[in-house]
Amino acid sequence: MKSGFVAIIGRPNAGKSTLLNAIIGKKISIVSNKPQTTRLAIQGVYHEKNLQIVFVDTPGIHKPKARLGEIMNAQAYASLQDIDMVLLLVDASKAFGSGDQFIVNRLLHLPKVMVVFNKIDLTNVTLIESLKKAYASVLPQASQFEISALKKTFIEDLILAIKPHLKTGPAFFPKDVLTNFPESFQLMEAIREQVLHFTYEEIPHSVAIVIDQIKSENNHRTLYASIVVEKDSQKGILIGKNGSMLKKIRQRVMQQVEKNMGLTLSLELFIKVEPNWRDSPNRLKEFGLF
Ligand SMILES: Nc1nc2c(ncn2[C@@H]2O[C@H](COP(=O)(O)OP(=O)(O)O)[C@@H](O)[C@H]2O)c(=O)[nH]1
Ligand SMILES: [Mg+2]
Repeated sequence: MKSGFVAIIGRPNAGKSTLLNAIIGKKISIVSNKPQTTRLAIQGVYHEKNLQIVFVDTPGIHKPKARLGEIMNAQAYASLQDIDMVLLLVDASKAFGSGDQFIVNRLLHLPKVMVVFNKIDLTNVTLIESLKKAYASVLPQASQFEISALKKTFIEDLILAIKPHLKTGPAFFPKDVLTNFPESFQLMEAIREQVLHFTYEEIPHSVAIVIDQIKSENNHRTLYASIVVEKDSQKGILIGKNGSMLKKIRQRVMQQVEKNMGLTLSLELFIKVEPNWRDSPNRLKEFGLF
């Protein structure tokens, strides 16, 4: 049996969570077009006969603005320890810049790095060729690969390319386990994903979800959850005219949870204002962000 840990590292929005979900074949990590969606290192377990790969989806590495941002970067770097391989996911529709160099500098001393150019459905050959050259010169030890995580192009080939880098080892998780996070975390993230889906600018970064109460009955969950924001104005936006926004969020969460987790929900959502929670160690701890 071969097994190992593979970290997926890259800038915000490169498509790391989309790739994890494509590999595992199930929605494990939430995805949005807003940067810094993923806050904690989320593991997805890929199973095959005589092969187990634990993929670690990391928060995008970025210049932190609040304590939460620092925690997110620390999570990303911590996931680089004790791993067998790093996939550096690069948005191949964007030219190489200083933000890319910032990450490259942290990977220079790691033995097994693969640069994975993502979004090939969105980019052109000229841009990919210039990116390949740029990465060959800054990370000469790294191999290179091209995929589209969204269209699931070359995902199986990517697994094949990773295999030779893994050692003989034990299975880390039982066969039916696909992620390290419990169901309550996935429900929390499902709510946050829909808040991100419907909001803009500072709201996505200002939101935390708290599960106040949860009751399980077969495939049904009764869920009371709070959406925590930092300002009254944000609360107003999330409620919407006559509660229309909150209603939309609630409906889509129920729909998505049924689709992705096979659970029906009775869902009550509340909105709370907590100024500056992103800089409060106590609140971060309370919200499960350490
Ligand atoms: N066109 C295209 N879009 C992608 C691809 N992979 C991810 N995206 C989009 O890029 C955005 C960021 O994706 P996400 O997985 O959240 O990025 P992360 O921040 O690196 O985890 C989302 O809107 C995705 O749908 C891809 O291969 N092609
Ligand atoms: Mg992500």
